[in-house]
Amino acid sequence: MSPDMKEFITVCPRNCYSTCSFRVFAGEGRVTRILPYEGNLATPEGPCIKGLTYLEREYSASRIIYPLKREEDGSFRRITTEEALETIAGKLSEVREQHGPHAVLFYKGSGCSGLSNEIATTFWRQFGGATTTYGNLCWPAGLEAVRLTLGEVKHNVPWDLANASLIIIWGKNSAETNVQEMIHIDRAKKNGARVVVIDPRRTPTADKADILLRPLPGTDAALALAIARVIIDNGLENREFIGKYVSGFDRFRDSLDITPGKAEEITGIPASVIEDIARMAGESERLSVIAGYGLQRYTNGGQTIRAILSIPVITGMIGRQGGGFNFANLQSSVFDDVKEPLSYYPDHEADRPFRRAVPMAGFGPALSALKDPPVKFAWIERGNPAIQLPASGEAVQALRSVPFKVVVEQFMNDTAALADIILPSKGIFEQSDVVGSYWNPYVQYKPAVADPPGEVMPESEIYWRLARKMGMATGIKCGLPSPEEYDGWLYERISNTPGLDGDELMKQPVIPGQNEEPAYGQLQFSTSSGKIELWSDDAARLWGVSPLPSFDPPDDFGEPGLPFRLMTPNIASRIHSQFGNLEAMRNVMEEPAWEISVADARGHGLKSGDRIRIFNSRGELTGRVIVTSRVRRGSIVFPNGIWLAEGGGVNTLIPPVETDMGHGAAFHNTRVGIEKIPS
Ligand SMILES: Nc1nc2c(c(=O)[nH]1)N[C@H]1C(S)=C(S)[C@@H](COP(=O)(O)OP(=O)(O)OC[C@H]3O[C@@H](n4cnc5c(=O)[nH]c(N)nc54)[C@H](O)[C@@H]3O)O[C@H]1N2
Ligand SMILES: Nc1nc2c(c(=O)[nH]1)N[C@H]1C(S)=C(S)[C@@H](COP(=O)(O)OP(=O)(O)OC[C@H]3O[C@@H](n4cnc5c(=O)[nH]c(N)nc54)[C@H](O)[C@@H]3O)O[C@H]1N2
Ligand SMILES: [Mo]
Repeated sequence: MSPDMKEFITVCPRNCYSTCSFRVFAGEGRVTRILPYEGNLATPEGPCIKGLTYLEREYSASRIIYPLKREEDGSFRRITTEEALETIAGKLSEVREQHGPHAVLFYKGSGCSGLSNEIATTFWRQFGGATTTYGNLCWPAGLEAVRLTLGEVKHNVPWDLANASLIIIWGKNSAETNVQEMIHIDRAKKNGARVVVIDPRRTPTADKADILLRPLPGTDAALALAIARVIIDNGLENREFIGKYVSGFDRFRDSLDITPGKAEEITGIPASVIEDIARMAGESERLSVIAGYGLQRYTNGGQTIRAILSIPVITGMIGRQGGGFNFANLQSSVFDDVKEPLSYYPDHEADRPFRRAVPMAGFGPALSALKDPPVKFAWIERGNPAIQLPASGEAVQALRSVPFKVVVEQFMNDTAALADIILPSKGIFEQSDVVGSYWNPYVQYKPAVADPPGEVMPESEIYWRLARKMGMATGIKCGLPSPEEYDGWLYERISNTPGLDGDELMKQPVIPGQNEEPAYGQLQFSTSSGKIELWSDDAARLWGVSPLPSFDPPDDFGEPGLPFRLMTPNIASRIHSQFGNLEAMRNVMEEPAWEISVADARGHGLKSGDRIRIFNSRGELTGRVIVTSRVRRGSIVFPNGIWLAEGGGVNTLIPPVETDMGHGAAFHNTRVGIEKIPS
């Protein structure tokens, strides 16, 4: 190592459970190496394959590093930063003057997490408000289900899984989407734990399981409620725990009308297997249930999570070492808005003067329908709505009809291509920030270790410069720090946060003082009743669902005739639409294709490599088929996040529909048909 090189501990800010710590070597403004950092007990083996490509991503020749302006013919031309910001500031003032601030759309995606993102919200508030989005594409049905039941959304530290005697991984593909979790699952297995995976697909996670159950998509609540019934019928519930801490148990027990036999009809899983799993769960000393996000992207997603959560509740596993319910752990999200999710609700009191909001799940149609004023200016950052939103075709159409669009992006993706002006976005090494996690307990500091290439500026600087041009007040006190003030702003925000020590945080990842381990260990629940709520009046009042967990068959949106359920999971080589454009990834990644079961392939006369047409009433796509025993009959699988030029666009087939609670997107309530394209 050259003497000018220094070593730093940093963190990956992608929207991913793991939020890995890693070490970088940097000097003279460049990062040269990435290595694991063992001090983070949740992610001791360092970043995944994507994290290891960060050097290419930072220095990629295809990275956008200068402002670009779209020409009449659709091509982009480099312009100066001054011209870009002058134009944008002029347009913003003009639109606000003529139509009011709500004629401006502020759309943010999940591309980069960190405290610095607060500055964006501050800017738009000070601008006078904006049209923005409510709901979230990712996980809100499950978040809301856990909140309604347990009061807060948290779980034990990931390494506590090693203490479990039974782990049920329910609709989560940790081996691809939370690679680091497998370290802890492997440890549990070495300690003698049994692992059950419940997923319609045979995933790489399922390969590690002792038992795999493959329910029909969207039917998990029936499975969970049948398991709960068998547990109770066999007297395996924890009466003492229920008596002290659970509200609504009797009514829950009396409502359980799904027998294992009936569950077999609904889910396709044999009744005897359901009984076995129920007994295993009921007899387990330390049961950890890990529920993923895939299975709550249905119109019954929230109720499904409530049903699954009833199992660790009635067996008394909440608040225990080696036990519990792992959906999300928000204990380190000390700054993020996910705890007080202003942005999730259309009408939050504190936000009313600030904004008008359109639903994330129904973004395209809602944006097109906006009047008084219609949107005249769109600002998009950290997101790729052109392909990640449901009904993405309508989203693109709606965005196209907005007269002026700014996209802050690193690469020329499908959303950037819609912009009138593209501002280059920062890379992960170029600005200091603080990052929480929704899985591990650490708050982490991300130091600035590399010089931004070209004329790249972090968003905080873009906003500060725009604010200056538009005569808005700036500075630390206004929450719009100049580049020189930024680190001071960050330090002040950290230091004013209870449970955090700024100096300590800059040295290594820290677990905030208020972290509770095991989660709910004090057996205090901030629900309306102060108990764990199997019966939830709030669920009924807020979302119009049954106050008890229930199985509601997933809706098919008028297309019950189409034979395939479309599943669009996440894959190891990407975070949604990111990373697939990098050379290193292309070398290891197979070209995306449509996976179907052996039985369905036979039925349609298809073999791997054949080309098919995939269609429903929303539109059609074409692509290559892969025949695999990993997919269940009746399902077709294509990853989300594939760019249009690579054969993506799967969200054009997906309806703009919300989940039953939390304003999530019910991506998986989609049916399609297929047809062989003659070669
Ligand atoms: N490598 C990688 N990691 C990621 C991401 C990524 O894109 N790539 N994205 C990150 C983000 S933002 C998220 S939200 C998480 C998501 O990560 P996960 O929580 O793992 O979610 P998904 O991949 O959407 O779905 C998980 C599994 O649910 C299954 N599933 C779908 N429908 C059903 C059902 O009805 N019942 C059951 N039992 N299972 C079902 C799918 O087959 C899939 O294997 O991953 C994060 N980590
Ligand atoms: N069909 C289907 N669609 C889905 C899903 C699914 O399961 N099925 N999953 C949904 C889920 S869970 C999620 S979370 C969403 C994710 O969808 P998005 O939130 O749109 O996330 P990404 O696709 O990761 O795109 C993030 C973009 O941010 C850019 N970026 C990265 N860092 C920065 C930065 O510092 N500043 C700026 N300005 N930009 C940056 C990246 O280059 C990338 O283009 O997709 C959803 N869409
Ligand atoms: Mo997500």
